[in-house]
Amino acid sequence: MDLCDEATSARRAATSEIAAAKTLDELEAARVKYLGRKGLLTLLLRNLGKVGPEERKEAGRLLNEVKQEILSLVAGREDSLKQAAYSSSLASESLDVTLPGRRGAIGRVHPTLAVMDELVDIFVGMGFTPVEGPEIETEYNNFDALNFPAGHPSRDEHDSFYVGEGYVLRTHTSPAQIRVMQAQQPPVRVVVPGRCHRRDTPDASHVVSFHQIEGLFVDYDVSMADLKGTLAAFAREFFGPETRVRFRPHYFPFTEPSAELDISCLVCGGKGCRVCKNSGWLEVLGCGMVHPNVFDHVGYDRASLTGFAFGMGVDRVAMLRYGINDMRLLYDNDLRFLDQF
Ligand code: 2NL
Repeated sequence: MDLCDEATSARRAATSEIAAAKTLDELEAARVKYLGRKGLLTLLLRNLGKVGPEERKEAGRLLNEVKQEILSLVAGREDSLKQAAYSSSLASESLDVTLPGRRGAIGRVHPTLAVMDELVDIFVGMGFTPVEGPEIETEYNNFDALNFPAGHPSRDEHDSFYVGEGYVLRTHTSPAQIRVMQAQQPPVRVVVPGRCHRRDTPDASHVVSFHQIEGLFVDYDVSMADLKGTLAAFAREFFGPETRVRFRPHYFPFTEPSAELDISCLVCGGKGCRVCKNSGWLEVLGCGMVHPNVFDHVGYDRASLTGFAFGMGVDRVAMLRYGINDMRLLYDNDLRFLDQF
């Protein structure tokens, strides 16, 4: 075969191999096969020196033409392979900028504190001022000023958290009201929401850190009738206008007389059911007329002043409000539970 035939056949073979290359690597292999240092066309060009002048002229022209053609086919194929790769990356990495953005997870008010806010609002509506106090209290404010006798069982280390000599994690929010009375003269009309701590073994109705809201009203003519009217109005506003109330005699060291307030059962309306243990009533709070010994401790005149006070377990009330049967669920911090409220 003469050089011209070989050039023509190389042109045909190269053309179809370049067109068939599916990747840049395959294309490069084809280029080397024809145009590399030991490539077919390179060898043919080298053979030009071995042929006669007639054939050399003709074959030289043809070989160079084929060489240029292969170069331009390779360049063209490289362009289209790159273009195809770019198009397919555009398709697979496409970004729809019209999609709505992803919202970050936003926190929310815990059910206990949502109830706390509601309770505070109701008493603010009746003229009470919200006040807060420290969770670490003096033993004096937490117990002595509230007429707890020296040997009272709740003062025991087994029932309260003592944090150094004379200090305790408050077991109720009453000591904040002691601070208010020490700091200002009557009339006093405050509500105190806050966290309290008792050394209880957790169960369905007890957690170690719980929440209370207490109220205190002291003036020159506050009566038990004021207490009953205020708390009955509160119960109807918070639990609904159909709610009936009853005051049951009770004992607290810091009030005399003392009572517990029950409301007609929210579930059965008073007929008796599982939730009210067939009694028809639910216990909601403790209350009473401020004990004169408490007035002595804060320097108020026991002869001319009277006052009423009450205290409510907010966790308990939140359980009633939302139909929760185990207090510990509120503080397990399981979002599958908390997201329901
Ligand atoms: C309950 C009972 C009560 C009070 C809290 C109080 C505060 C002062 C003086 C007198 Cl400074 N009393 N607070 C009174 C009666 C009951 O709480 O069972 N709470 C969950």
